[in-house]
Amino acid sequence: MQRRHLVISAGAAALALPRLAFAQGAYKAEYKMSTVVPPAFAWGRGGEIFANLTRERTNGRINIKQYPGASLVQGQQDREFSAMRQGVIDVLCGAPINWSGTVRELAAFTLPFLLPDHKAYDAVIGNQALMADYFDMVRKAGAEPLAVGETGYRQLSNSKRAVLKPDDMKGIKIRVVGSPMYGEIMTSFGANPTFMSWADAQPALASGAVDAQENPLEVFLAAKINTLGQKYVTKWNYSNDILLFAIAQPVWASWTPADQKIVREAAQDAAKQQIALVRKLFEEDVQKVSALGVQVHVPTPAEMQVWQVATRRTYARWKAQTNPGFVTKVEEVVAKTRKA
Ligand code: X2X
Repeated sequence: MQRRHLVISAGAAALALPRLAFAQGAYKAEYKMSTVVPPAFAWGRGGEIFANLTRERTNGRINIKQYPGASLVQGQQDREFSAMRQGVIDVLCGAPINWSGTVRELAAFTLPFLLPDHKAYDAVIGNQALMADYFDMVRKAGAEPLAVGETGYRQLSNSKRAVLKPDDMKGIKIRVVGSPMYGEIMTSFGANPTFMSWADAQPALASGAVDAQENPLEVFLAAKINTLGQKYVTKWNYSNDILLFAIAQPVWASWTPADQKIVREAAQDAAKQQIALVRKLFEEDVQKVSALGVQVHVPTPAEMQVWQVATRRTYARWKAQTNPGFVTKVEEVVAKTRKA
């Protein structure tokens, strides 16, 4: 019934306003959304909430289907953004760190210790001028940005020993993802980083091909990383990426302004719920991970200072290579939260 109604009104529009109908009439039966992880994880759940809200509020006109495991790009999450540009992916709900080979500057938020805590994180994503700049970068890259959630603070885990200082990472084989920046950080501690997708990471941990990984503890728990021999966790909050909700530009342009507004609001609502979920899980994570028999170390302020000093060179190099003007503005917003 719904569909017939749609066909008729599209036909009527085509008669009355052929050009407009051409630009905005061609809705697809399904819009493909890529997420790296499924809805059992807060990030994948954010995507699911967004798809559901959009479907409900457009009465099914915009049907977003979630493809977890980055399956639209055969699990190669670093290809998401270019696949979006090629029309393979319509909707992004992802971490820009995964796209840094395509659009490096979008990963600006992931610089080591740039956003030291949630107070800093909230000040940054709540700063309208800053986010307007960021959204312009996303538009220039080919997508319409809608909202920003949170993938979560990334923490170290390994099978070898408690990691309290950079030296403890010496010789540890660690799986990293997305950006060469993460690799460089690990190398600067004397660890041996290997780049691999999330799909490959779990077998590599299980077989002992790698000793370590870094991910939010929420991900550690949902993926049961403790069952893959990971016995030590360091909760050092070294990097936190946004979760970007965005639509491929040609798809965005094909929707009516009224539908665009609905979709934007649905993404904003989904992002809010997703952030609330991430925060709740963050509060509980040390307790939950410890309960599994994993040794969790929460660094002291003095230890945190040592980690920050150890990553300073990498920070400076990558700031220069991403978008230094933008990163400086982020630093200024964060600095204000330190005084308050
Ligand atoms: O692969 C990862 O480590 C994950 C799920 O955190 C990302 O996609 C960045």
